[in-house]
Amino acid sequence: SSNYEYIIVARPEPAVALITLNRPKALNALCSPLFAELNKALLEVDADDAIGAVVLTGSEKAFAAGADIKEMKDKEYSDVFKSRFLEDWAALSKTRKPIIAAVSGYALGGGCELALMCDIILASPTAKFGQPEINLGVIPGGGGSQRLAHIIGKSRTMEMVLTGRNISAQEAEKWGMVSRVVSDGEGQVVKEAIEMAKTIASKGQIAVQAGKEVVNAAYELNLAEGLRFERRIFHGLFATKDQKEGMAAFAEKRKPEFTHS
Ligand code: CO8
Repeated sequence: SSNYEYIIVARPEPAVALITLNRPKALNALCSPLFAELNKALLEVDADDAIGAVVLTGSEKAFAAGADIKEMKDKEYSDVFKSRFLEDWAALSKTRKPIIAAVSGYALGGGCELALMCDIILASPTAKFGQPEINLGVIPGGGGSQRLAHIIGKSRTMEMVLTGRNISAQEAEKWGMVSRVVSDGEGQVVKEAIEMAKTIASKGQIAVQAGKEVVNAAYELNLAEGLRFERRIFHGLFATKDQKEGMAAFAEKRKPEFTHS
């Protein structure tokens, strides 16, 4: 739809948006203008009723090699504090539509954190995840220490954050960071992510977005609050036409036709 410099927005399926990070010379290092474009594209996707799910990907060599080190290197505390440096990254996690990260190659630092902000991660066998900030004299700043600790536990998170070692796609799968490692082949991870997005987009969209909201709540609320929240959202879905249609279709042994209402 729009003209972007650092990303490409495509529509591989009528109900699926594909956003490709496109700054090949810097291995998709996440400079501020790239993030501004990504946020703008996600706002547009979120507002477009015809789109049910989003795939976010990079290149074969790099999903993203981190925040832009050259842009950061001369900044002072007062600069990063006053400009709320990188705070607008959080916009991505406010997107209501599910985002699937299709990761090939390097997902390092902010690139790993970007993948972790997505809802589902599929990895190519070439994917390498890491938080190498320690080698730069800093620590993760985009949620890496917190999100990883929830997902892979303390010891592995400490190892990643304190040694800076990259982990392989296989390790990421074993540790539960990614849903699965797809089979070999150029473009395979994007292909499978688009298929998954298409499946999600074929469901009732109110239920899909409610499902995303309640799963995310598991990372913010305690169990009692989370269970109550889930049940109330579940109750609320009985006010939708999609619930009537979905359950009637089951009883009548036919396929549901969701109207997202
Ligand atoms: N920032 C800026 N430029 C980069 C970055 C980066 N993160 N990564 C790569 N590039 C550039 C290189 O400088 C190089 O540019 P040039 O051709 O002009 O010299 C080009 O991309 C290609 O890179 P390499 O020649 O290094 O390619 P290699 O295949 O030899 O190596 C690596 C690939 C191993 C990925 C290597 O590029 C590397 O180590 N990159 C840096 C990885 C890193 O440290 N990332 C963490 C950055 S810090 C961070 O992300 C903080 C996050 C805070 C987020 C807060 C969010 C709210």
